[in-house]
Amino acid sequence: MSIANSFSLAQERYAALGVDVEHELKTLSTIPISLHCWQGDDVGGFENFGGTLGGGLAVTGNYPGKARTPDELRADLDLTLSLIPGKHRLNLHAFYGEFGGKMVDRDAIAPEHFKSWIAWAKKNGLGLDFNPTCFSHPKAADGFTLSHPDKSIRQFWIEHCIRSREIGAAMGQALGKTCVTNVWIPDGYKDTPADRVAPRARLAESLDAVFKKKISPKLNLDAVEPKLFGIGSESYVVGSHEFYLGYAITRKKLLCLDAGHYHPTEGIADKISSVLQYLPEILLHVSRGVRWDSDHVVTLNDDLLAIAREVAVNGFEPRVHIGLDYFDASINRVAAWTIGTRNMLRALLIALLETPLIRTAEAAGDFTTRLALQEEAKTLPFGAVWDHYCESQGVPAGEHWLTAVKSYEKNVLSKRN
Ligand code: RNT
Ligand code: ZN
Repeated sequence: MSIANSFSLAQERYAALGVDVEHELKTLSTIPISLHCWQGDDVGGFENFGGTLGGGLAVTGNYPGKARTPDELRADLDLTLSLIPGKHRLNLHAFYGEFGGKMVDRDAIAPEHFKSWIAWAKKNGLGLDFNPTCFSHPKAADGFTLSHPDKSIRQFWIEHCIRSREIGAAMGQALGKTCVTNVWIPDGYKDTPADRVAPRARLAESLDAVFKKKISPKLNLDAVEPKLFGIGSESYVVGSHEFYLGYAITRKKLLCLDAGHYHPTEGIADKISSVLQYLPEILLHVSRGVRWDSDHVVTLNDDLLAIAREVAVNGFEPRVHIGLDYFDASINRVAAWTIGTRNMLRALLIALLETPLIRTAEAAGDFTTRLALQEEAKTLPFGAVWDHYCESQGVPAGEHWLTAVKSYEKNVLSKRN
């Protein structure tokens, strides 16, 4: 059966449940996903002083073909974006600047180092997001940055973060699309600290210095990203959930909820409606932890659906910035991006198509019907709607995107070493 025929049957089925498929597809087409540049090169970056990945971030796998230059990374992204329906964003880390062979340290980065990225984004109608890179650097080698006991090291990272916000604002200005600049730092202890207070007091003070300058929220929004534990910070993380929740509420910052940053059975979906009672906007790092914060490629699982439901069904799209954060070097990296982003969109679609009758039943106190409809919803024909959506947006439906990735691997990626 053709995609058009399957779609029209699906549309009828949904109409019977009170769902206007075309309307929901229109909504889906307005939700941008921020693709993380770091999936393309295993969180490597393009600095010229040969840092190795630090801060407890670990990428496993050695699949051939990773991007070695900004041009290669952009080419890989061009292909990825051609396989994903809708208009999206790219999330850059500071160490992906283009430094022209010079050694530009983190406290010296400026918008000019990102001009090719900005030009590329403009050409493709994309928005950009940004992150200071507070890891993979000699001054972060002992695991502390903004909360470091040494004032001069703190000052170095403060300067880096100040410059990152300015770069974010320059991106927002150049593209006419607000940039979200997200601060994540690795600071923490492998073993039990004697003093949990002082590092947190120093972090709060450093962050206040970073955010001192007012920047128009039209150009740049600041986010802060908590975490409960990490490799090398198993016993104490300075920027914990409570720390940043309090910070975000009192300083009017976005809180970034990363799906891999909580205890293994603790999802972020249920946090969304809680924190949005107090914060106008938040950022998500959609990820998939497997046993730990392992940053596996996002799959279409219950956790992802739960996140998508919270965003889409509540109409929170304007308040929740959706970014991806995972890095897998054991499979084709373009495929990793494509699979994860298509899954995020597909989860949003399923959530948008979910029958409003479930909520009606709940409101009427009829929990039998709620459960019955929730289970029936699992086999509604959203696949036919997804294929139609892909086709209507000019990208491959079903598994056909894989053909393009395989031929790119053969013709381009396999020639990199
Ligand atoms: C680390 C955080 C952070 C990073 C990226 C590379 O635990 O999730 O967001 O993954 O900044
Ligand atoms: Zn993250």
